[in-house]
Amino acid sequence: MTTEVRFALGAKQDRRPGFSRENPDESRPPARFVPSTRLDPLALRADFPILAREVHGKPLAYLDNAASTQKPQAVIETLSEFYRTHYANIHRGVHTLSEEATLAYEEARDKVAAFINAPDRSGVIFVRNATEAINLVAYTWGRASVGPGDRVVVTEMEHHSNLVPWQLLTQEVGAELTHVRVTDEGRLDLESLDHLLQGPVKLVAFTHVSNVLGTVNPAREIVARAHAAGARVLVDAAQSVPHLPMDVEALDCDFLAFSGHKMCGPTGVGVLYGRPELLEEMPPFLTGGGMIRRVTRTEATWNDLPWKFEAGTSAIAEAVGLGVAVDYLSAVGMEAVWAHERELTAYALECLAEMPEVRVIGPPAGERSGVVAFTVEGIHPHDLAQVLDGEGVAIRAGHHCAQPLHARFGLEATARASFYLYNAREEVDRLVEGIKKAQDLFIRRPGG
Ligand code: 7TS
Repeated sequence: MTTEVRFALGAKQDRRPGFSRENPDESRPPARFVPSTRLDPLALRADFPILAREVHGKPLAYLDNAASTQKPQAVIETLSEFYRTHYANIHRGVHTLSEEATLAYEEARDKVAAFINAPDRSGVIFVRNATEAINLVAYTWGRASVGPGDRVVVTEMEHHSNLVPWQLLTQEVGAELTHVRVTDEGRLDLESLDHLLQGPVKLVAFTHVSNVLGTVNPAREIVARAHAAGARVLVDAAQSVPHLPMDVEALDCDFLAFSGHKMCGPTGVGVLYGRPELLEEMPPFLTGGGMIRRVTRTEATWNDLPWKFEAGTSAIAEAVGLGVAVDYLSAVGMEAVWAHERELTAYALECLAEMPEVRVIGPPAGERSGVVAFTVEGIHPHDLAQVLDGEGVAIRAGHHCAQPLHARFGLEATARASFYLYNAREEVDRLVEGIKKAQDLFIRRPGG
């Protein structure tokens, strides 16, 4: 049975991405596939059915990957195949389907653990998304460990999901919430971190990569400084795990949160990685079925990790789909994904720098991920996004769930293009052309 499930769910994922459909002999990659650190986005696009569609009669240029990414055929097929042939509830039945589903779900956990180099699979907890992972820590570890007069340190560049849970916690227990400053260039001011660490700091919670500025924060350095000050560290990796090689052991953080849907996986499944010894000590988050060991009329004891934190029926098929997404990204190679995004971002920044009305926020290329947020003088970001949509170019406009960060830069909203492995330079050109079109529409140019 085991072999059968592995075969069925592994059939698609074992294909090397980027060339599978054009290559009848799957044992030999075609010439255009370039392994190692380079990838061919045009070849990879063939794996993502949605990228073949048109929007308003134009080919889709999907540049909203920081919000969510598209799904490769292997993930889509896995969901369908799992429901068609292996689906049942997990961890409870002795019947064949339940055993198959349990095996597939737990294999997905192993894949995720390997992907982030987690030293122990028991620290990999499936949750709904990064937001839930952070709330889990705030409600369990936070309520048990942070008290009156203690300090929680976040940064000015947090997504609301890594800010509001800490606002509620500190308000509730009478602790202090402080923010590491962001410089005009969009970097964290590490001097202000050191200053904030000189106090009763219980936790430093920060984003590895900003979803607005694209800044890649020096995470190892921050973790080391926070630990030296006696604090625990939570890394919001929603914008890093999908884009760069992650080694949670080397990073040495206490908690790490990310979402499956931002890394080619399905919605409804995300991950909290935690140090098992901390997770052991923490009270449970949600309670009920699956997370207990023994229940009497009045009391209960908890299941082993990681199931202690997986109450109720999990997003089973989605977790299996996330495992396949991880296989897909691993086959492409995270070094290659990262290098490609940085190259594309450098090109986008170069093009936008030639447009005097465009103001990009965030650090220079080389210090950032594939996220580019900007304003265009005289055009509201929503108007710009609408014109671009008419051209088939999908970007996001607004505050991107980072209002304090926008306020820091004196802005209400920005337009944001964000890239992934399947984006190509031509799509950056179409973004630039779309901005010019919006300028022609909204700004009467001399002689225009
Ligand atoms: N943390 C960061 C840094 C994020 O960018 C996001 C989502 C989250 C947490 C929350 O992720 P979720 O899956 O739980 O919703 N960021 C965005 C964005 O930039 N646009 O839409 C969602």
